[in-house]
Amino acid sequence: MSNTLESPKATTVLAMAKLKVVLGDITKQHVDAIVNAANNSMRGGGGVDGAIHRAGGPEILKDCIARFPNGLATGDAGYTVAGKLPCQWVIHTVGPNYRAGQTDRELLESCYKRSLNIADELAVATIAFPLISAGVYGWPKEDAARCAVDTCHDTETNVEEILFVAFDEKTFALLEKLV
Ligand code: AR6
Repeated sequence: MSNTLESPKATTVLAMAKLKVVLGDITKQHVDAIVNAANNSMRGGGGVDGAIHRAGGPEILKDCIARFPNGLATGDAGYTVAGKLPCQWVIHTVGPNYRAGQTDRELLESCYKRSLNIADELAVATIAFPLISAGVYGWPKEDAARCAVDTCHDTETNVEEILFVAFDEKTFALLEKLV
């Protein structure tokens, strides 16, 4: 018998998260998960990737090797433990390398969507993103910021709060304008 007062989708209903901008270091954020701008090898690197592995310690790399023996495709995301970081999980995503000619914006959008999918699998309520591809990979900053904000705004998720972490004042002002 159907009960019209009870929504059969009650436990799977996805909504829109609240978006916020903060200035600082993503490794210091007290959220459930932080997102790493990784590369296909998933074995660490420079930029935010280096900062996360340094601050979290060797447990993160150990888990990367165990979970991603063959690395990760561009635009995809996956998670590991967070070692000594104050968060519970690190969600790693591989942004397109604009500098190397990977200019397909759908790949960058996919990084945010896939990261939020993984966050939902982990029942994460709060998450912090860096500006994926906007550093070493050279994606133009203004468009990288717009892509981050628009994609997170448009993606249905059970995540309640999304922080965009700006590493400098200029990026902070740019993100504030968009959020
Ligand atoms: N907290 C927040 N944001 C940061 C931090 C930090 N601690 N450090 C850097 N950023 P990037 P990508 C900002 O270069 O462009 C690595 O070697 C930075 O200012 O970290 O996706 C990987 O292994 C910029 O706005 O990532 C890959 O090989 C943003 O984070 C490659 O770089 C992203 O810069 C990935 O390049």
